[in-house]
Order: sequence, then structure tokens, then C-alpha cells
Amino acid sequence: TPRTPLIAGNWKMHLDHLQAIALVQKLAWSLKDARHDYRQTEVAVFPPFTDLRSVQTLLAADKLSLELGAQDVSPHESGAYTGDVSAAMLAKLEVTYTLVGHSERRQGHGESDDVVGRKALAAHRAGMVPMICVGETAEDLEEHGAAAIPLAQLGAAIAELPADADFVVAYEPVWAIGSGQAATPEQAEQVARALREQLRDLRDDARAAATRILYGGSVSSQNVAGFLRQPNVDGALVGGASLQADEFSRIVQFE
Ligand code: G2H
Repeated sequence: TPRTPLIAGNWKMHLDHLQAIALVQKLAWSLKDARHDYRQTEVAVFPPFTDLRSVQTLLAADKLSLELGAQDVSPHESGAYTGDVSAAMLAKLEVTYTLVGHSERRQGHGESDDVVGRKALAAHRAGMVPMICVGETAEDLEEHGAAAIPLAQLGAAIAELPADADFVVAYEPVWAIGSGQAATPEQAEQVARALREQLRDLRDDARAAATRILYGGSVSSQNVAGFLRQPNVDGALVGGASLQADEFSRIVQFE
């Protein structure tokens, strides 16, 4: 495919800023040591907000080819929104990506499709690339099959984005998150293919062909290659396994 594979590490609410520095340094060593040319693959880390500044400084100083992502972003531009972090603040820290609509925010913080869409728009307006997370719960899967909910979530999330806006899609079946029970590569491919078809309808062939669709949910060095072999799966969003430098580095060298 013409799409550059993308491996993203979502640290969730782990690691203080000193531990974050230690992890990125270990990761840098381990990637530099790797015989594999990981530069053919884009690698991004998504630390907690409080770690972004120190990780960004480290990446800039060492000229490491790692991109920076945030785990969330405010839908508001600025103002009296206590506790929120704006897209402009993140962009200023050279944050390239931001997750929007991770299931842990949809479920734990009541984020609606509408809020997810406004977050995606805020990220886009600040020059970041939203990484739109979609996925069905175990009950959704039983009731509607695998693709229906992810398709509806994606449609809502990009509804307000300009037609030429760049974004990444992360398909994360909720039942596979942090459970050790990953989807099969075939299951991931089936939904990724449906998502790409929908992008063809909602946008056009070129946008559908250019958009990266990642799989997430219990990805490890043991199963990553199977996902990346699928024609419509262009990378992985990795949670737990991104917290160990050696394991994440093996994932990045997935071939
Ligand atoms: C899914 C994933 C990363 P894990 O949330 O976003 O986490 O790999 O721990 O299932």
C-alpha cells in the first residue's frame, strides 16, 4: 500500500515525567540498535499531558524520529474550561496527533459522538491530526455485528471536518482492550475494510486510499505482524505493551 505504517503507543495514565524520559531513552537506544530500518514505519508515543513537555524536549534534542501524540484534547478553543487542555497548547508542544473518542473516554467520561466530532475539529483547526478511535462493545457485537457501531462513530466524528482534513482511524473493539483477548487479524480486516469503504462514500477514493486505519486492543509483539499483513490495516494502537521499551521496539519492527 502507499500508506506508511503507523505504530502508536498509548501510555494511558501511566508514568510520571521522569519515568517517561527513561522510557523514551530506552526506546531510542533499542530502535537505534535495531538492524531493521524502523524509519519505514512511523512511530508515535502518546504520553499523559504532564509528560508531553519533557518527552518533546528529549525528542527534539536527540533528533529521534518519533512523533508525539496526546491522549485527549478539549473541544473548546480557549476560555473558562477548568481542567481542559486546548489543541493550540498541544500544537505548540509539537504534538502531531491527538486521540479523540478513545472508548475509555466515551465510557468513563460520557463522551458522545458529538463531543468526539468537536474534538476532532478542534485538533484539525490547530494543525494536529486527530486519531479517531471507534469500536464496538461485546453487547454491540452481539446485537449489531462488528462494523455497525464503528461505522456510525466514524461518520459522526468526521461530519464537521472539512473534506480535505487529514485524520487517522483507530479501530479498537472494546472487548479486546486491555483484555489480552485481541481480535483476529481477519476480524480487524473486515471492519477496517468496511471503514475504508465508508470513507469512499463520505469523502472520495483518494481520501479513502490515503487514510491510515489502525487496529488496537491487546496488540503485542506476538500478534502485531498478523494485523499488519492485512491489506486494510495500516498500523497499531498499542496500550499496555507500549510501556516496555523492548516490547514496544519489537512491535515497531513487526516484520
Ligand atoms: C486499546 C489499547 C491502546 P491495550 O485501548 O489504545 O490498549 O493494548 O492495552 O489493549
